[in-house]
Amino acid sequence: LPRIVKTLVSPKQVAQAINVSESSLKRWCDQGMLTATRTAGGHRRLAVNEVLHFLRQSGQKIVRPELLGLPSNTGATAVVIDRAAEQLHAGLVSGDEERCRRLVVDLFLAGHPISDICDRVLAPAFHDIGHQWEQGEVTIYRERRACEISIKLLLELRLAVRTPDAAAPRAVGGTLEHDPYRVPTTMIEVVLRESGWQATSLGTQLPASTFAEAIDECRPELVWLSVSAIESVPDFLQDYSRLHATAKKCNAMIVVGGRALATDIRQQMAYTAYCDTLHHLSTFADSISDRTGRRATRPDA
Ligand code: B12
Repeated sequence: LPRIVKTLVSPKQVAQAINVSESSLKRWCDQGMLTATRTAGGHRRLAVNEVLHFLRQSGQKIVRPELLGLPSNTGATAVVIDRAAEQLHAGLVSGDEERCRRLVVDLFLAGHPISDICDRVLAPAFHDIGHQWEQGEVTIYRERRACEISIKLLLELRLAVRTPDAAAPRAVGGTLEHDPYRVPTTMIEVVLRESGWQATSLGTQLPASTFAEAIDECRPELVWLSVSAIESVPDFLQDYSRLHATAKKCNAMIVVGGRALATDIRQQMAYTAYCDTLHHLSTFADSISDRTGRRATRPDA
């Protein structure tokens, strides 16, 4: 299990982790700044993802991160987002998972939206890895290992954001056949969950028929399609039109994006929105949940 699980911690553990008194912490719980549950014996317990949400909002410094299951040294040095891509790239290429984890967790706790961490840190690191692979400077196993590390980090962020409300709008998505790229669709799931959506990535290389089945059965408000590789443009367009028809029938919006969606291909497609970045996607998702009234509770709400 990833270390930032939704485990429960006591007010005392949180107080020690951020170096405040236990009574301040209990007061914040009573004021509703922190959501606590009670044990059968009446003691307060806090979910780690709720605590992290509070820390991101309040900017409280963490002095003993290990008490919350975070990497030791979390918050020890300020991470500058514009320099983080380079640092993450080094960690990914050398397979230093702990270094990568510390960087990403630090950016998250510093309040950077996950969409920015993906667009401005993870994606550029991968673009560099791709470039270096092309030049023969990075071996294939290093590239694959970097993908594995990133997926683990994204799943950890997924657990670190607040659990979406059962009434929140739903989204499903993934990639079509011949598109094995797992990182972008995993990112989208996490970014939408941070925006309060009940988002589920169906994974990669889905035959259009089963992607359509998922839309039909899950009845999402939003469908995403990430396109990083297209083997045959006519086959892709045919698969896509099937998805689009199902989404339309089910009254779902369809958002497309990804590096392989060249302008001439996009011009042959019908969609609700095309986004270049996950930042665009989260802005779009927020405007939808505002409009439908099926309010997704944004972390900063
Ligand atoms: C990892 C990787 C692979 C892995 C992927 C493993 C996995 N499980 O995911 C595997 C091994 C499959 C692979 C295979 C190949 N790869 Co490759 N791969 C990469 C690499 C290094 C990283 C891809 C990645 O995950 N990037 C991170 C994501 C997050 O970045 P992104 O795609 O730009 O996504 C961002 C936006 O586009 C946007 N976005 C993406 N999707 C969506 C969707 C929506 C709805 C929205 C809103 C936004 C959005 O948000 C993201 C965040 O900002 C890229 C380099 C690169 N430039 O990315 C090469 C790269 C894509 N691969 C390349 C090549 C050549 C190949 C192979 C042909 C190699 C080979 N000879 O076998 C095969 C082809 C496989 C296929 N069927 O197409 C080339 C493609 C060149 C070209 N002209 O198309 C690249 C660019 C490397 C290079 N510089 O040469 N690859």
